[in-house]
Amino acid sequence: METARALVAGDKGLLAMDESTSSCNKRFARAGISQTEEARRSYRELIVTTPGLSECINGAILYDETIRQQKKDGTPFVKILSDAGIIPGIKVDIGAKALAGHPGERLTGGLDGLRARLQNYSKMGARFAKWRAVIALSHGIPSRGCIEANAQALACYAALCQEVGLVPIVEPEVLMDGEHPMGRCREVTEEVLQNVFAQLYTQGVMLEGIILKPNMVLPGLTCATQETIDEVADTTVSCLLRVVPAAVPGITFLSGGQPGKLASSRLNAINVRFKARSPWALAFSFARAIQRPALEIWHGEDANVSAAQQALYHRACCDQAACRGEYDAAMDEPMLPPGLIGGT
Ligand code: 5MM
Repeated sequence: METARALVAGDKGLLAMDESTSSCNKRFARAGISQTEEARRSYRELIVTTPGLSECINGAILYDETIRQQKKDGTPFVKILSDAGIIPGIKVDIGAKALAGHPGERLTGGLDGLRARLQNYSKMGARFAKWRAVIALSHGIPSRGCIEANAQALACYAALCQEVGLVPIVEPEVLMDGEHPMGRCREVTEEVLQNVFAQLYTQGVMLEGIILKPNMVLPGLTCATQETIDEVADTTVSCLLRVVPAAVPGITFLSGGQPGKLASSRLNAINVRFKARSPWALAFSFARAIQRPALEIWHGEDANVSAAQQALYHRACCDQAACRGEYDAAMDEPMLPPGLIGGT
């Protein structure tokens, strides 16, 4: 309970840096960066050594490869994070695989041997874990079979985490790909969360010791109608209020591929409109929405590390401001040299 509260304290959020090797390589390939273990290590070193990161970030979610890595001088990443006041966490699912008998749907795996892996990660310094279920939305899906199987797996994972004293981050992600309207995302998100909390209850998970990491309720990416930021905020929180018990200390949204500024604006609207009456902290656990500019600036070059770290720190600061309801798009406007302000 103490760790769960610490993860969302002080209007700060979580940094998801738990890309599996294949996801990380895909992002590197797109950015023209070599896909080697050393490149992945260097990039993660850049992230964990970013000056000031702990001003905005309470916890960082690592991947199996990353939790075992060190800075060039031999200092383990876990120690760097802990010394900076950032709680180390670990992704423990092994990814979403095709669900038998359900074309187009996936079930997240990783329960076999999980107790031993969790004990090991705990010894390595992790204090929380993460498991992501992926729910696609399209004609005729998600099915009940997919929702229930993923909810049960999330609950079994969460119970195992609490058994060894790790806080489970429970992440049921309804994907934003598709042309569905926002109302459909709302219906599905509500149904998924209802099932997840029913299963958490059935498995005896202590709700005071979890963090929920859901999607925001959004219109499909290719839907012709794209609601305003305030409409997204209202729909998201009214959906959550119906299904997330007040005992849960914090909700840390995933970004799901939203551009960083838009994710900050929507999180900000959520807090402007609901912070004062929300039973839970409303924070973030973004990967792409925090990391994207930094990765592009870094480009695999040592000479760009400092500029990339500034970009990472900037996005984290914007998201912390959003947790306070104090983010302003002006924070994201490029700085003009003094002589040009007000000029051409
Ligand atoms: C970093 O991405 C995580 C998934 O990685 P793999 O697909 O490689 O296993 C993902 O769970 C992430 O933590 C969350 O989805 C949040 O990331 P976004 O980019 O959606 O904010």
